[in-house]
Amino acid sequence: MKKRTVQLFFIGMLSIILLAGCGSSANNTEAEKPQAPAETVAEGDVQELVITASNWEFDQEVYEVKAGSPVKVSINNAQGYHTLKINGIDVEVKPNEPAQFTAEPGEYEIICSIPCGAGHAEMKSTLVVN
Ligand SMILES: [Cu+2]
Repeated sequence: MKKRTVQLFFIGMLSIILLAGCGSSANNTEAEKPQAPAETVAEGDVQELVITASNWEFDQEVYEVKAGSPVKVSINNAQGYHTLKINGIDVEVKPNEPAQFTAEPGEYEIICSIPCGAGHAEMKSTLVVN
């Protein structure tokens, strides 16, 4: 009878430990849940940067994106054939071949990266990352 009491005691203690363990891990999971998706959304929030090119300019003198989160950049040729590079950022973009980058704050020069005619050298815009 006494042995059985001891057994029950241990089973009881074990249950408490296991339940406590499960309880705390469940609490941790719940505590993390509200934060995790928010962070994921913020980090996974890809910014779309669409640059339209023509002979011989990009559609904006200045483009702005946020630092620290990915930017998907694509080029759309309204006239002629142009590709682009962003000096200081290792990225080259061709029509139907968007590229993705994450940049530090700063100002970067956007240039046409393929000889496209008389005004090629004038195809310059600025990307502001802040
Ligand atoms: Cu060009």
